[in-house]
Amino acid sequence: MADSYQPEASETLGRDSMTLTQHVLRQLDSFGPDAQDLSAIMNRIAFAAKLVSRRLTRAGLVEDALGFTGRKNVQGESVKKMDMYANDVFISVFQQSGLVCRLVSEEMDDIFHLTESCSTSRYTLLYDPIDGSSNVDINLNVGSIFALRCQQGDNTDQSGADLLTPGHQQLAAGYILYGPSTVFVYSLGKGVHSFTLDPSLGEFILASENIQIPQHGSNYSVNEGNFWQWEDPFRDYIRYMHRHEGYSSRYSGALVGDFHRILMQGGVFLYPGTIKQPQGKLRLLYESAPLAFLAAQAGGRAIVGDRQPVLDLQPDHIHMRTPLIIGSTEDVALVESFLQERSLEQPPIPASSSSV
Ligand code: P6P
Repeated sequence: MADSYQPEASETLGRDSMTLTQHVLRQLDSFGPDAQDLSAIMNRIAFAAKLVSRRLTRAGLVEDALGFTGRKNVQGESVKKMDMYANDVFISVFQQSGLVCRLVSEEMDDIFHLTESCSTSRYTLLYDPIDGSSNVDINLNVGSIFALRCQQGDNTDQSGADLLTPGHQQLAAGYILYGPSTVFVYSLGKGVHSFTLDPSLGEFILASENIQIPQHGSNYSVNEGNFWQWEDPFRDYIRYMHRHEGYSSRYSGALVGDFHRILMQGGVFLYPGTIKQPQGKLRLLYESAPLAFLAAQAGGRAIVGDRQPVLDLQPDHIHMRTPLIIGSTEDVALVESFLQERSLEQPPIPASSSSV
């Protein structure tokens, strides 16, 4: 009998054929129904990403793709047409899929039930469809952020109370960065992995596995325009940055882009509480917690304040905001040291005093 065919071991072919779907199954080391469901969910998120990426790359040419809708979301923020398009894309790719029962989005006040799927799925997808939408009309990078949770208890409970649990309950998290290339980064709790969209194939191809955040990086990323609104420890930290060699300020106005830089090069991103938003601006369930999950998987840290890990925080509602300090262990620790000095020396300054 002729020898059985042995495919030539090609690294390039191996990489190019390692699609996101296959990678998820390899991560789970299973072809069982649960693994197939998670693989299919990731594949649907990737399809949503392709649709959003296509819209963004043609936004300037497509009638009515840019600008504002005239609506405000639950956060009181003006909603851009791209926000709504991307939000609806995520709904449409999961409708009639049987994969996800509930959607939680920055753009929707309440939990959105895909009722046709709730008899077969216990998964909830929480997402920020377009993060950094102020960048959309000026062709700068934006992103989508997502987290996946499994419903606890009776799935006829419409209250969503089971979602108000710490970020450790997340099953998976990730983001898509729409930049010069479209990059999909995810973790199932087994390391952080990135894929790059090959438009000629229409597939996300494996780029990096088991990404680790350097323990230190030179970048610090913060909107210094809020300096007058911060409590002293953050002002003291920024003064330290200004007076010591070896630091660079990088801030894009889109959390996903700023976090991706830190994931790859190290450093720290921070969005402290301000006078106007004492609880911070970023949303816990679909911005801070997913990125904190990734940071932890990549050997980094994410805190909301002095020794308060993001992943330990108990949400009190689905759109809860928190301060965020996230990135390299050494750089987060440096910020924390200013917070600890503060907590040791004196009571917090009343927010009314804004002298610089
Ligand atoms: P500011 C975008 O609206 C966002 O939620 C994050 O992507 C970004 O890091 C932050 O807000 C920017 O906020 O106040 O600096 O414009």
